[in-house]
Amino acid sequence: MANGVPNISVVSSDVTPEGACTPGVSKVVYTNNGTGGNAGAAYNITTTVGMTNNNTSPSYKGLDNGQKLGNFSINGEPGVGITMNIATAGTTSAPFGLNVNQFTSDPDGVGTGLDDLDGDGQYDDLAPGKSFTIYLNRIYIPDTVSCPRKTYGQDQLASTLSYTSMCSSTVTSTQMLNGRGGSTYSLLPNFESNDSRPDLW
Ligand SMILES: [Ca+2]
Ligand SMILES: [Ca+2]
Repeated sequence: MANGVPNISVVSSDVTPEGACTPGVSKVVYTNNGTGGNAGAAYNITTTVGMTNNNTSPSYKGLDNGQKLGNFSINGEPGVGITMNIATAGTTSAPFGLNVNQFTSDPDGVGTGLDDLDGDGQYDDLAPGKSFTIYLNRIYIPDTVSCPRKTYGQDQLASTLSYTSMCSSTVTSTQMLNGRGGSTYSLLPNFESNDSRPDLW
């Protein structure tokens, strides 16, 4: 049997700040640091993207009373990249669910980023050494507010990624938390190694 282990890192950051009348742009980069060719690929990827305001016992949500996430896109910023369909809408108590199995053609080029490695017609697989990026807007509620307005709220961007391995076991990362203003914090959902602890770096 082929050997390989997916090892996914999830890193979110802010591309541009959120202005009083201009949405901020943020992104989440998902990278497979695994080994083993297609045996180490992550298949049937789904993600969630939301906000949290507590790194230790987070609530995880798509909007709150002052801010919401939206305009999710891949392979480019909102308005430039490919718009993503929302699988499950974010609420004040749940993040947005985003499934990349919506892509029935390659969204980012052959051999780059997401590919259809298992031949099911869905470009929702990520080989070792590959990465893909989801971009989104952070938008104040209401979407135009009087100035001056604080640049960022208390909420921090967060994301999870789930996949199945070649052996069909499902792995879900723990919630990815990020500080305000683009600091990063990633956790690897590599629970298929003998080490049951998530790797932190
Ligand atoms: Ca591709
Ligand atoms: Ca596929």
